[in-house]
Amino acid sequence: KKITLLPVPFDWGAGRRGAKDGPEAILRTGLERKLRLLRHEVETAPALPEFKPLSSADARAAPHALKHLDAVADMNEALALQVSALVGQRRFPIILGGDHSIAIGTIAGLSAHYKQLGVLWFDAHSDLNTADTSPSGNLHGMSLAVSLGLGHDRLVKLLGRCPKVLPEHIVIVGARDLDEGEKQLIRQLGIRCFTMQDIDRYGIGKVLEEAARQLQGTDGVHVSFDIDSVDPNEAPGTGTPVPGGMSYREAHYAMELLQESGMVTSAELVEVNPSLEPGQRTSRLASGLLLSLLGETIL
Ligand code: DIR
Ligand code: MN
Ligand code: MN
Ligand code: MN
Repeated sequence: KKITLLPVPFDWGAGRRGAKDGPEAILRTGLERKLRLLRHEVETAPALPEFKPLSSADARAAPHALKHLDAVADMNEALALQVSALVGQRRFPIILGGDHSIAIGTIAGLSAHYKQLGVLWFDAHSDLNTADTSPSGNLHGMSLAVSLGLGHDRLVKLLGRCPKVLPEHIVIVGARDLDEGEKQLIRQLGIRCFTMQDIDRYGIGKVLEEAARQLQGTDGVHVSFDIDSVDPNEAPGTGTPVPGGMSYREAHYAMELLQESGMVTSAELVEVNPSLEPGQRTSRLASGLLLSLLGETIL
């Protein structure tokens, strides 16, 4: 594949700072070189410029509003244009975050080319909050809702088309921490959500099989991988760790199965926060998962 790694050093969508250093940490693991060993043509694009809020006072004053909306909207507009351009050049984009609010721009950019885009959302959370249901006001907890057309005008209308993705073309995997409003939305829209209990019950292989079946009829599949879908024992360097996540092998096997399926057309790896761990365990895991997704095998 012709792969472009696109670093997005942004963390104003999250409740705590630090995920903006994720891209650098992931790249430091030698991801580009290792992808080349898998016979891909690889380039690393210049990082998206840093978008910062003019002041953080508004966020403190209004805890239930959309925190740092301007910075999140400006960043995602720039990101959407870049992602759209990459797909236009027939490149396979791998977006390195950054907090999960960057999925808004990634998916907006992809949806300019894929009219029936499928989204595989690996996450402990579902990121289906809106201004009305969010307990935090953090936009990284709302990015999937925005992609469904639910949210602030500045976000849902990026690049024009709204919604970017249909409920039946979304599959969530690894969920174990859902807010009340998110649960309601999942039921109301009939979104396919494989919780950790489903992974326990059926195994990750069966879950991925079902996910692939759900995404039949899409014209592209985007993998949006929040590293907090993996258990905190394996991925401690992330802002909102939740116990009881996917094991190291479950996460890798999911990526290996997706590689075999040949259905994936773009990927994104988010919420690696190097400031929250002394070593490189989490960024190495992130890098390794992308390598499995792009064809690295054990033997
Ligand atoms: C929570 C946390 N549901 C929120 N979301 C996170 O603030 O909306 N998403 N951490 O990755
Ligand atoms: Mn997330
Ligand atoms: Mn999460
Ligand atoms: Mn369909």
